[in-house]
Amino acid sequence: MKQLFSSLLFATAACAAKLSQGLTQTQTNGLSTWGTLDNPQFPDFLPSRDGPTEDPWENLNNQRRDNDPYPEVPYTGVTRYYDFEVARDVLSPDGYEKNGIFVNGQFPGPAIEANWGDWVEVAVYNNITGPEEGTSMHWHGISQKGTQWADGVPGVSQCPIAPGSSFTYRFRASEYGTSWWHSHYSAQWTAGAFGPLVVYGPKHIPYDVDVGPVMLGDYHHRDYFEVVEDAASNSTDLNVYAPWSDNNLINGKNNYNCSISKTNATCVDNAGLAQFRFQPGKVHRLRLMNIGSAALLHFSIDGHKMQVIAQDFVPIVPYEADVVTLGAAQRTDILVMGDADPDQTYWIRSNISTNCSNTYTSMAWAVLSYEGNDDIQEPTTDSTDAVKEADRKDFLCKNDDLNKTVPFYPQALKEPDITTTIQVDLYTNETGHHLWTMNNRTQRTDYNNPLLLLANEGNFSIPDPDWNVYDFGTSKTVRIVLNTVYQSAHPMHLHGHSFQVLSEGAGPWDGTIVNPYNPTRRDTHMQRRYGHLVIQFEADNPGVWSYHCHIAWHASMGYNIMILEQSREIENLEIPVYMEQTCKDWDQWSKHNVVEQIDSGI
Ligand SMILES: *[C@@H]1O[C@H](CO)[C@@H](O)[C@H](O)[C@H]1NC(C)=O
Ligand SMILES: *[C@@H]1O[C@H](CO)[C@@H](O)[C@H](O)[C@H]1NC(C)=O
Ligand SMILES: *[C@@H]1O[C@H](CO)[C@@H](O)[C@H](O)[C@H]1NC(C)=O
Ligand SMILES: *[C@@H]1O[C@H](CO)[C@@H](O)[C@H](O)[C@H]1NC(C)=O
Ligand SMILES: *[C@@H]1O[C@H](CO)[C@@H](O)[C@H](O)[C@H]1NC(C)=O
Ligand SMILES: *[C@@H]1O[C@H](CO)[C@@H](O)[C@H](O)[C@H]1NC(C)=O
Ligand SMILES: *[C@@H]1O[C@H](CO)[C@@H](O)[C@H](O)[C@H]1NC(C)=O
Ligand SMILES: *[C@@H]1O[C@H](CO)[C@@H](O)[C@H](O)[C@H]1NC(C)=O
Ligand SMILES: *[C@@H]1O[C@H](CO)[C@@H](O)[C@H](O)[C@H]1NC(C)=O
Ligand SMILES: *[C@@H]1O[C@H](CO)[C@@H](O)[C@H](O)[C@H]1NC(C)=O
Ligand SMILES: [Cu+2]
Repeated sequence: MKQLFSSLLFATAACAAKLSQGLTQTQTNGLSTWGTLDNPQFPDFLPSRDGPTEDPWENLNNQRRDNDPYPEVPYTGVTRYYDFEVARDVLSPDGYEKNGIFVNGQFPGPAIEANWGDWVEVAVYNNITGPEEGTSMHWHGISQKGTQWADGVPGVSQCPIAPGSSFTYRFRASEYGTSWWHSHYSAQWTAGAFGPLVVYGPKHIPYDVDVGPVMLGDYHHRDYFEVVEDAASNSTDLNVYAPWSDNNLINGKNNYNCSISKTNATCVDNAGLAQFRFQPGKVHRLRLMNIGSAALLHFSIDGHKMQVIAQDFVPIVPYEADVVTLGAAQRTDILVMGDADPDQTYWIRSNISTNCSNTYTSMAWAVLSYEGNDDIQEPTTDSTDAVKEADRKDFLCKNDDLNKTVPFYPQALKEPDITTTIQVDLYTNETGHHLWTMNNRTQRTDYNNPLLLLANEGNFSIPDPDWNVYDFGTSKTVRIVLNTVYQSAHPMHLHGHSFQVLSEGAGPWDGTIVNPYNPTRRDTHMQRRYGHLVIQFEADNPGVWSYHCHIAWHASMGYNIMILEQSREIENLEIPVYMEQTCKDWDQWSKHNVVEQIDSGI
């Protein structure tokens, strides 16, 4: 147990040791196989309705190359069904025993897989007891065109799913690539209710092996509700309202130094690390995703070069990278050639940028070995200078330069019909509570009155300015300029769309646009500290879409706006009657139980 830690500290010291694993997989990750070599391989595509053999996109690829880069979402006639049971449980992912909220007893939760164009149907059962609370699930990055009510944001697109009730989400896999799903009820996902969402689609760059999701992110030992209480408190201590995470995990695993904990919880130092396997001479795809609650992090693999091929759901022109930077909720797909010595093992590193977020443990480690090596030793590899340099000098908390990330299928920038500038700040109110303001407003949703359903009934009388609604009328092309003079950086996520990123940088926006003929697109992008972020999107998806910071505690403290998109067309949406039933169930439950909404609600 001590041996593992000392060799982690002196990773370059040449004293190879057997990998140690102090807890069983069931103790650490429940019913999940994430992080083990038993986890199934990921295919190129799922069996179609007519059989498993054909590449569904073979012809499309040719068509794309010739003329039409954005064809219609293909019809497959297939629905992929999933059941999610959300419940409390006790697990020790990093050796420290904690209460969490998990899906199907798995941490991280199960992967949702579909082919591009399939429908996905997920029946979510709220089995949270002791105490009971609401839930709701969001399918990050899915545009939900035609199913705007399935976006899963409480108080925006639906009422929370009441304890003891269920809700079935049905949506089209209209985007393809790498994403994740997570609870959108308060900061509940940070308690464990999340997992990957993989949509198989055409490959714009060939590769051999899909290694699958690599979930990265900061991790808290305390109940998520306690952490939200701190963030929403009127403490004058920045270390309280900007909570410190305890660890950093890779596919739900990392070791933890129990002696730094000040509690008496059951804890072992060497719970065990996640493992990954390469095939010699093959090209591997890794689906990196930051599923953490706050931290920006740097990912690298000792002894291997990475090629970035997609960010969020957007294929990009490949570029080489020693380090990949991911803000909360961002995804990056990389290709890695298996060209290192197959008898050795290698550290996979995910390092939280300690200048951008507070953590007691910044490094997460995982072990890479090659097929054929059946005596897996602990790696003794070191990172390159480029990796060390990235860790050392990252104080802007930004993504890669925009001119590096060029969409593979170009889309030129249009003239906007409307431009809105929003000033973001941290404000301390009269009782000392810390609130994020957007043009002086702090967002708070009303669980019992989701705006989408009100708008559908033609009710546009927003009763509470705290809903923070932006109605861009019938504008087709919308530009939003965010400026902040505060020290925090923010991973900004827009629901219902990918957006173009026109500019991000220091200070307020000066009108400069990077790559106007084909700006970066994605659904989540960093607004650096003391900086600006300018995005633009096509308002072609009538509905109510949240644009918010994906730092759980910032969203809790109100960094969110609700975009009412093409409001008059929302009235024409045929919203299923079960949406109303979900609200009736929630109204009934919330009448007889105290809903402790101590934050914005999302
Ligand atoms: C664990 O933390 C304790 C307390 O901070 C420290 O003294 C010890 O060196 C750490 N152990 C390792 C292996 O890092
Ligand atoms: C979970 O909740 C559903 C009702 O939504 C119920 O049918 C099911 O039995 C519950 N499962 C457990 C394990 O309690
Ligand atoms: C840990 O246990 C000791 C002895 O039982 C007790 O004095 C102390 O208050 C406990 N600490 C915490 C944080 O619970
Ligand atoms: C991780 O990054 C921090 C800076 O955020 C740096 O100080 C530290 O040395 C890095 N850790 C390792 C093991 O490289
Ligand atoms: C943290 O940021 C400061 C500037 O704000 C910089 O001088 C320092 O090098 C940064 N450290 C790290 C580890 O990023
Ligand atoms: C890309 O942008 C960065 C930062 O603005 C700049 O330093 C760099 O020179 C640019 N590179 C190219 C090729 O334009
Ligand atoms: C300050 O904000 C908190 C959190 O929103 C709220 O509960 C409190 O009432 C506010 N204080 C005042 C004086 O408005
Ligand atoms: C903190 O907020 C509580 C109410 O939530 C209030 O009673 C208390 O006076 C506040 N403390 C300060 C220092 O403002
Ligand atoms: C925010 O409020 C302050 C003080 O009331 C005011 O000076 C400022 O103009 C307001 N800003 C915006 C963008 O409304
Ligand atoms: C619109 O909805 C709000 C919130 O439920 C409600 O208070 C108000 O009465 C409604 N207005 C109309 C005209 O139905
Ligand atoms: Cu933020």
